Amino acid sequence: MTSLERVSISIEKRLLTRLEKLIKSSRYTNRSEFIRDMIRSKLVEQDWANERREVIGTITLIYDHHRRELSEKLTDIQHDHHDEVLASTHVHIAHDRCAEMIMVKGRVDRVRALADRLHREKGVLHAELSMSATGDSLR
Ligand code: NI
Repeated sequence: MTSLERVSISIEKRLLTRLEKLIKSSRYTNRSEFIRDMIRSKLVEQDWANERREVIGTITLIYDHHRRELSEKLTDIQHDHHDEVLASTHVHIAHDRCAEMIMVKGRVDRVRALADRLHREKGVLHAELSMSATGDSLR
């Protein structure tokens, strides 16, 4: 286990009150843990700001099941990006709607290009790229 350092910070009273509320509403029991996670989130954001950085994430698609050949098109696009696609799961969420969760890993620019291409297809109702990091920057 890595050793912990104690630090003290100066912060305006109003901002501290807001931080305490934020911690409480996020159901953290420990202020330090909240701040550590906040820093990690910032580090992940920084990874995603660098186009050449290797990242990991998930693309969630919600789309129209009745749109002709859309499912095949979405699969074709994933085949074009086989280097970035790790796995995908299809869920039939309603009579006329499908969801697909695609796990991706690769360079930021390529992962974003894949997500944008999937999103642009007619019949895709929602596409969300959820961004995480491979962990190298979080230690
Ligand atoms: Ni389906």
